[in-house]
Amino acid sequence: MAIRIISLFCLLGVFEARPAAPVAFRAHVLADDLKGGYQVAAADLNRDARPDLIALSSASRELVWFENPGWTRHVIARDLRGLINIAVGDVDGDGIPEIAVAWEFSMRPSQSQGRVGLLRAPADPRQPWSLQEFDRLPTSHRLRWAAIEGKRPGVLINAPLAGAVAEPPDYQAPVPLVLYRPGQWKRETISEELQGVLHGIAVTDFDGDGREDVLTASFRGLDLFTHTGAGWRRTHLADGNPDPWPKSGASEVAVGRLRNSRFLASIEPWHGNLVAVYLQEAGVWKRVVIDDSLAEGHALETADFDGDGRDEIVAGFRARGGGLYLYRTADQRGQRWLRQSLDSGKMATSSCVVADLNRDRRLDLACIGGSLLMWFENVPSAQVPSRKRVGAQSESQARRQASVASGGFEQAGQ
Ligand SMILES: [Ca+2]
Ligand SMILES: [Ca+2]
Ligand SMILES: [Ca+2]
Ligand SMILES: [Ca+2]
Repeated sequence: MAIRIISLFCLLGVFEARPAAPVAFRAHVLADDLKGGYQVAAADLNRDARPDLIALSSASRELVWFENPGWTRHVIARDLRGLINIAVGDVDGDGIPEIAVAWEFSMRPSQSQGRVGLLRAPADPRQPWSLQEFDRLPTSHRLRWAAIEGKRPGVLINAPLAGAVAEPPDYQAPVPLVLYRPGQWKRETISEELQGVLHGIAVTDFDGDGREDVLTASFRGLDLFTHTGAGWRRTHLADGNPDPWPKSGASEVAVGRLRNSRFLASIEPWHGNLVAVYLQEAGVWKRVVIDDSLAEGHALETADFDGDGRDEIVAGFRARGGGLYLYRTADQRGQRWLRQSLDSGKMATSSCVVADLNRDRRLDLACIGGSLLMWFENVPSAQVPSRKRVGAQSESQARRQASVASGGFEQAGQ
């Protein structure tokens, strides 16, 4: 009997081990002249069924989009100072997305007007769009659409970075979380329960009732906001990094799925060095730190790039030259993860978005940071990745091309 049990465990061990086939990406540079590349979003802006990329750069006054597949650059709006965030959604249902935008951002609430508005496309979306401003809320920082009643795009969530009276470095003040209903564009408060810096939000149908919920990453950790008939209900999910304020809590949050379970992923603390995964055990979200090597972690996404029914994690960081990592589960439960560098050319990664950009049914990745906008083409792993350049290639790009990662795996640190 003892022998039979041992054999069974060996067998389980074999099934649990995953083949060491990295996800292979071919890197393409779409722009290398951005100023403070901060956020990239994907949406089909010209109704040709190809997802286009919208690039927001915090040190530029222009919001631009890149038209798939030739990646020609078009200006959406000019003269927007302190651009910080966009959210793309088809508000009027005509098949052309509108873009909510936040600008006049500053890390100091007393110096941030936090203007929020909606950009509408003209008949030809390659021409400049019109802007309707509808709110000013200091440090408006994260915009996302949320179908809180099931219908898209739903309401616009605005998460300011900090309260209007907060002062760095502690930002000790309540920070509001608000929403706007399209058409009315009147600010409604979801909650003022969070404190300190509220850096990241994620919108997802967390409780599976067909209506989207809002997850927040702040100095208080990870929280869930659910819209109910009686208003908004906050559920505290996890404390995040245990260090004292202002190194407490979390900076980014994402939800991923394994075959029979799900996990939370976070970057901790604010602009932090940690990638943490939370796995639900007996109703509690148990924290597993899977990497401690980031420098100013800022980008976080989850997606099933290799189609095995389990989400991978993408995390990017901005400091020390930057970097971009992909993590795959090494076991069924998400306790152990393997790390793969996607860009050894050191992209100062600020944000990424997942979309099938070349429509081959394999999810691709686009990332922005510093001067760069890049997309990473998910290719069958038998193909050797190389970096393709759209347009002229600078000397620095050529050097970077020589050092681009081909996708070797390493064990993620603790
Ligand atoms: Ca398109
Ligand atoms: Ca529209
Ligand atoms: Ca997968
Ligand atoms: Ca693809």
